[in-house]
Amino acid sequence: MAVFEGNFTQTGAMKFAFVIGRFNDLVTNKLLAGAQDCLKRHGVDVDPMGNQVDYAWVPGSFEVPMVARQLALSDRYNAIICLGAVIRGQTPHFDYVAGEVAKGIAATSFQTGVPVVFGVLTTDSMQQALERAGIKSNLGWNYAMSALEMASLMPQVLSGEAASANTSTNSGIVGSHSAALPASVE
Ligand code: INI
Repeated sequence: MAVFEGNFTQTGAMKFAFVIGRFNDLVTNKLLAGAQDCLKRHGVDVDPMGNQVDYAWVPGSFEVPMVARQLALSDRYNAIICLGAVIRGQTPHFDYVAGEVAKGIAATSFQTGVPVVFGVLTTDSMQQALERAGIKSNLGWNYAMSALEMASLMPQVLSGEAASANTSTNSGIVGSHSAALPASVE
């Protein structure tokens, strides 16, 4: 059997798309910068004129899942990174927007099979959001790491072939994917 595990090293052929909410762009621009920094340091060309990363800006978090879904359906990307900032105000708007974007991103991932990273901050205040977007740490970096890991993991899960040599003795109990199983290592 095998251990499927993403790595962060073979990124040269990977393609990513960002979907970014303009609402609270003081925060989302910082998340984007953190995520780009992470991708760049793992060998990804983040230049929009290059051939590895595309960028789609939407009005607010509510619109993120719709565009993420279309991008995922295009089959052009190994992973999609959604960035937004939903900050609680005095109205119930927060709950509607936060709920819908979370559900929409999860549904997009399930329905398309493309990893869609939930990089939407939901906070009580702008201060909290800024703390998570660079003042204390930048969660944009973490979101990009998730994208790299999932982009590396999914082809292994789909093919049944682990990238690493983490194979153990084949139990003999195999399903319809037996042909893809690696030779057992005694
Ligand atoms: N969009 C956000 O991304 N964050 C918010 O905090 C927010 N609030 O609180 O209103 C927000 N609203 C806009 C929403 O995402 C849509 O763009 C808008 O309703 C138009 O559909």
